[in-house]
Amino acid sequence: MAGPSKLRILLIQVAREGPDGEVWRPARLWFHGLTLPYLAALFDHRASVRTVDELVEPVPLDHDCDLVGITFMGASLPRALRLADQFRARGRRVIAGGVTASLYADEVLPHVDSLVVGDAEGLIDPLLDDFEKGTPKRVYRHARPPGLEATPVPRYDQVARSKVGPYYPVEATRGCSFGCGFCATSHFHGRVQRKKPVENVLRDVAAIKSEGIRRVLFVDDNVTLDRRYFSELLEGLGGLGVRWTANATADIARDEGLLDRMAASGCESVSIGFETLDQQNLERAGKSRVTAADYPAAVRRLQERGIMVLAMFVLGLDGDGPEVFADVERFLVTNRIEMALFHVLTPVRGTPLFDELAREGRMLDVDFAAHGADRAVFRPARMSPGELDDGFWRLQRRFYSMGSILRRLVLVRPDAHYLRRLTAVAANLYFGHLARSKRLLI
Ligand code: B12
Repeated sequence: MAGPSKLRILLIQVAREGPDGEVWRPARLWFHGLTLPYLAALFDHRASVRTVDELVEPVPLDHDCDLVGITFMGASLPRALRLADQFRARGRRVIAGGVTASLYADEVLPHVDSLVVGDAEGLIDPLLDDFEKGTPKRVYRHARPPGLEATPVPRYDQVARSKVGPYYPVEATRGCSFGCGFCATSHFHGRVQRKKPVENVLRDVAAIKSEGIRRVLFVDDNVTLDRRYFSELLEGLGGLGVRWTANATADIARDEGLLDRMAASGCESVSIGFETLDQQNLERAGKSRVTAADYPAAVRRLQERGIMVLAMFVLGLDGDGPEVFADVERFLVTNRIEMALFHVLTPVRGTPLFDELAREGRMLDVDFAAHGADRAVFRPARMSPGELDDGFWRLQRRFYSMGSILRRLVLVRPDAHYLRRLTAVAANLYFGHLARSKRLLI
């Protein structure tokens, strides 16, 4: 006899709308997150799941299903709530979850049947039981964040392979103990880092390899934080023959032995949250564990080992005046940094930064869709919001200009890694094209 038919769930990662109300889709989503393939695996034993990342395909509003799950990041929130309304108008039940939905629960709850606040591990069964009984709760949440000892293998087969870049996402740890005042996840996860057993992480990397993919992106806030755990992971990765990239902090470069092991295990680049060149900015933001004066040496040590650097900067911290844009550009060009991502400081609810700026009456009354880190949504201390916006775009254009690309990547003394660095030229040219049309990658 056939068993009861499985619940049909549509899981959607919502994209951000531009000012014209249109969703802009990149030709390829270079980095894609773990949220959808991982949620698919969490729901898998009870439901048949279809996932849709709106950054690569349109949302099928009329898809026949029993339940719609939505997840979204930052400025995608208003669009996500509109989509939730549209699904409910079609008689679908809608649940939401994720970091942004959790932080903005008051705004989200009126638009959904249920909200999962925080981690979903261990909450899927009670949630589906309640939905099947017709008595869903408004909110599902753990009293304390659950352990990550028994996580399922993400459903990598669900990734829209032809539309994403060469890296597949994997997660080893969740949370970060740094507690930087502007960072959402650090506070959201309670400034502790939970870890998956190394063998489970290697199991997930092996699953990626079995899809024929050999490049791995760690989505962790900072996978390098616990050096003993990280070293164990490096040892295992070395045996798998993949190339990988991850977020890191500049202080890893103090340990040259660690850098050697990273390079040997297949690390081809790291995204470093430099944030600012001003030590006082770092201190005020609570990131005093790193020293801005050490940045050039950190970059050099990574590059000597063939590890490329993607530098991340936040613009508009209280110490930043109109000179910040030229200072950052000089640092990046002088140190021949391969790629950079700039963010206009964007206060997120639940962070100390948000509380401080709200208390000081410095938040601007702009639509939440503008909270995309490409526009000032607060009054900076040492320049006007307009100066911050203009400086941000000018820096994008100058960093990705032909002259800068030549100086950083091409007209450099060739070393053993010269050819590999040249591979960054194509991405730089593409970013330059986006910057000139005042567009970001996503
Ligand atoms: C990879 C990533 C990306 C990728 C991929 C996005 C994609 N569409 O695939 C890229 C680089 C493209 C990206 C873009 C952006 N991102 Co992003 N991104 C991440 C990152 C690093 C990892 C996400 C991930 O895979 N996590 C691992 C999974 C397993 O964890 P999770 O998503 O939290 O899911 C768990 C729970 O939250 C829950 N859950 C999540 N969703 C749902 C939904 C349902 C229905 C249920 C039941 C449960 C549930 O279940 C999971 C298991 O417990 C996070 C940081 C982080 N540490 O999470 C930032 C992060 C989510 N991003 C953020 C932001 C702001 C953005 C942007 C808006 C940036 C911008 N320019 O404004 C854009 C928006 C893009 C878009 N509209 O989709 C912020 C959000 C904070 C906020 N402001 O609210 C974060 C937290 C980074 C940060 N520290 O500030 N991002």
